[in-house]
Amino acid sequence: MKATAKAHTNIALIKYWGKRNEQLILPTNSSLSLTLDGFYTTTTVDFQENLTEDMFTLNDTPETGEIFRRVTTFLDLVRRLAGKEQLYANVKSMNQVPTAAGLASSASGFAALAAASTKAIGLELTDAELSRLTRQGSGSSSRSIYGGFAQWEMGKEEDGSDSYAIPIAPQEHWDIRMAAVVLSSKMKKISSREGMRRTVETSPFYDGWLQSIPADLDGIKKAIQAKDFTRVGEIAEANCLKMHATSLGAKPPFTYWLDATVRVMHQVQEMREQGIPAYFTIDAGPNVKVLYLPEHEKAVEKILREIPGVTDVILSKPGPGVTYL
Ligand code: 2P0
Repeated sequence: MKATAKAHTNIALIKYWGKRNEQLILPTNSSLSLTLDGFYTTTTVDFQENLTEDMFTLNDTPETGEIFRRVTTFLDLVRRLAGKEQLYANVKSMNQVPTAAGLASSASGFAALAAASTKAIGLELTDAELSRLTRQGSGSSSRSIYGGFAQWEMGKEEDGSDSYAIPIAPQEHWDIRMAAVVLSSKMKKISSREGMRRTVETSPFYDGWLQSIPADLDGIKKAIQAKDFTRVGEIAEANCLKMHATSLGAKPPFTYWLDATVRVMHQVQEMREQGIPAYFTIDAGPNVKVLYLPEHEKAVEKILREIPGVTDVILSKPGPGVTYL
């Protein structure tokens, strides 16, 4: 009972920022992302009758701590769904996500785990069912089931039955590019889980964030269909700034930005003044992702690499959804 699946990471253009149910991982707002070609996880799940517990290796290293606990907790969901509660697995994952790049490997990691484990145990799930399941491992992984652009619908039900991602436009729809700008950082990281929890509970700006989401989602979906790069970039950049603004209002306040983060933001805005259309987005960390079009790739990469504090620039195209190997 063995299967292998590959899933790519995604970067949100309209961010997921806050949970209404921490255990089921139900968000307070819908989000929308671009799946990336360059970064993925390949996972093999082998359920074996003779095992008495799960085993997990990540990049050939056996894991026993918090990562292992999250994997087995997720496999418990899969076992329950299949009615095979006593069946344990040997899980092997390889991450093609540079750990320092600030690209969450939990999105590709859980999407690959969900796909491989359900196939191996004999479940036949639709994409929506797979998305709903993997959401309970890590929220952002719900969007990695699909290639191209995907929207995670927050849903309204308390049991999470209507909280899953749907495809918005496939990988082939539009050759838009994203550069991951890697910065040197020694800052203690506030996890996205802790950051969003503190913000939801204490930030007076949080309601403003929530109120602005429907218009951002509606606008960006129309712009994606129309391939209106300027509009997509404007909405994504502003949405990211609103998300980060909520953290400044939290108690105690915090920011993920470093001095180099702000330098990159200014440089991107400067590029626009020079006639190179480029826009940034930033997740729960200091690194910046820059959206641009293929014809400006050389110029964008050169400018980004010259910014003091930038240690690497990794370029990516839109990526595919989950595949089985
Ligand atoms: C996103 N982030 O939409 C947002 C933007 C961070 C900032 O999804 O707690 O690792 O496992 O559901 O999916 C990071 O969150 O969090 C994230 P959990 P996840 O991409």
